[in-house]
Amino acid sequence: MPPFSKVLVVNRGEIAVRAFRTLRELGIGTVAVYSEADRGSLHVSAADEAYLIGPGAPAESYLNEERLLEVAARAGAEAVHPGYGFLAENAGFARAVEGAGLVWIGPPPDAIEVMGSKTAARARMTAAGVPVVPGTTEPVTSPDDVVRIGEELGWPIAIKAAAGGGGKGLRVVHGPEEAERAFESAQREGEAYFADPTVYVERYLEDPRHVEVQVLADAHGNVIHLGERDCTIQRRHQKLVEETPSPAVDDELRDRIGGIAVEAARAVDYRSAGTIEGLLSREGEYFFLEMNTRIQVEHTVTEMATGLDLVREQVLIAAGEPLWLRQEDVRLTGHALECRINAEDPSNGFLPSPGRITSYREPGGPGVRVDSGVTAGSEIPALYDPLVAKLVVQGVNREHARRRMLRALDEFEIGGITTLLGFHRALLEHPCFAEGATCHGIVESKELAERAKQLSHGTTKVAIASDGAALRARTSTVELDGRRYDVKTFVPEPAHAELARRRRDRAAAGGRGGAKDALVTPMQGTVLAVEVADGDEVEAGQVICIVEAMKMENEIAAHLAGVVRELSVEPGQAVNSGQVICVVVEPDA
Ligand code: MV4
Repeated sequence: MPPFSKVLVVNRGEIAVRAFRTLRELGIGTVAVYSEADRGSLHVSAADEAYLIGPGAPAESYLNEERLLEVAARAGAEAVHPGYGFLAENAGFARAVEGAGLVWIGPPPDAIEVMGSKTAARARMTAAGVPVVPGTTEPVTSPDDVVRIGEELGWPIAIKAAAGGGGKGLRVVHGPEEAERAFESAQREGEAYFADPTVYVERYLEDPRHVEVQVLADAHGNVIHLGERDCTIQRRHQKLVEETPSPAVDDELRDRIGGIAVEAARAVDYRSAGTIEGLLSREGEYFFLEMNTRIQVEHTVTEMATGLDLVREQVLIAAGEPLWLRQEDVRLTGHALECRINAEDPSNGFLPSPGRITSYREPGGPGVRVDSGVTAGSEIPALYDPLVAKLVVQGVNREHARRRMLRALDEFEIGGITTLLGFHRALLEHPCFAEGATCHGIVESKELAERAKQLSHGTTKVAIASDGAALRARTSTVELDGRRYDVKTFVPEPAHAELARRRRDRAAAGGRGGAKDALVTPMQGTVLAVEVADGDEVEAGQVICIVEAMKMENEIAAHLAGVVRELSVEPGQAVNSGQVICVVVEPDA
């Protein structure tokens, strides 16, 4: 007998598709929801039934709680799976699901709530004897407080948003003189993201590893851990590569941090799959950071290494079944690696690169798994997160997995949009990654972005001939004397294409015909703060203003040293991509 007759998945994209696969295996009927922008999406056709949720902005459709519960009732679903993101860590929604007589395939709402406040979580963990990064469990309310705590803990310190998580609002403060600006900036980001400006302070650890532990807890008091994932490779707190085991964790350390994670889960009466995120210092100390009370994007590396299906475990736990395996039954085999293939352009500051996928072919072969929600012809909307696919491999050891990943990245073909395929090739070939180092600073480096561009296949569409005219490369296959050759020919670019390209290049160079002294915002958003006044002398790299776009704070810095003139933005103002903020001129011009 299946544990449920029918389950509604209130999410989209790859995680919805992935959840439907497990539900099918369990003999459970599947229900999808979709926004108007997602009518043609893969997750819609992957379910037995699908319901339109809307009208309304596409990004908000999946958050329309009332409408989602209506769909559950109309479809006759018995349980709701939230995937990740959207409503997965919303205690109010979890309660509403249970209040409607449905089963919530997730943790108890009270556990979601406690872990949702970073300060409450730190207090609860401290009480339970779980090590947390030294710092405050009470909110910090003034720059003076920050200075006082900095003197106590020793500099540098980290200011973080209390409602936050995932590093949002994180500001590093190296000394008293930086306290005020960092405090205000962290508050602003907390407010922008979570409508809560509360912040707290921790000791700042230099060059740590992000090591998290997967746990499973049932409704009968059994809690086990499935080893760790190392997610140290991040950019602006977005994870890019995840692996298990961590290059920095041996069997003894795994037992220790696994034990810490189990204690942390017990301290909030956890149930379902969850993740204890922590920092591993260079000295080998492990500190609790936060708990993610949902299935995570990177759960797949743990699945590869353990052979388990974590969504299956979530469903069985929600149905009230006791865990079928004990801690000593968990076996980690070889090494698993995951690369997030995002629609982003590494040579353009990882700016989202939405658009239509014109061609698509996934890699295969031994030890390769692809989780994705797209196919050829799919539109990657600008409104949702940029994850196109997760490429996961397993090998007998880390080096085998690394080479297997490079092979699979080469097989992966995604045409029509810019993705991180080339970036991952460049990163995995880099000695820092091969050595299992933290690669801090390398991930963001210009060197890697340039290498990524060289290694992204099929993007060099235009070559420049010696007379300056643009040429287009066209690859054809020919057979010569019974051997196959790929031959590149170069043909002149048509006039209309050349005009369009020149326009694009001009826009990229600065919007106003490429005027070198104009500072423009590279993204559409809202100005949060302006840090300079007209007539101020600035250094190259000095922050001019902060633009919030898609809930991220972006510092717009002076591109050269000089005096600020024609400053045309103020806090609260909406700006368009390419809009001029000010000009920077030579000091006595
Ligand atoms: C820190 C830290 C140093 N000290 N907290 C938090 C969320 C995660 N996305 C990054 N976070 C960090 N929190 C203290 N007290 C450094 C980071 C950090 C980081 C940690 C591990 C691996 C990569 C990182 C990249 C940026 C920041």
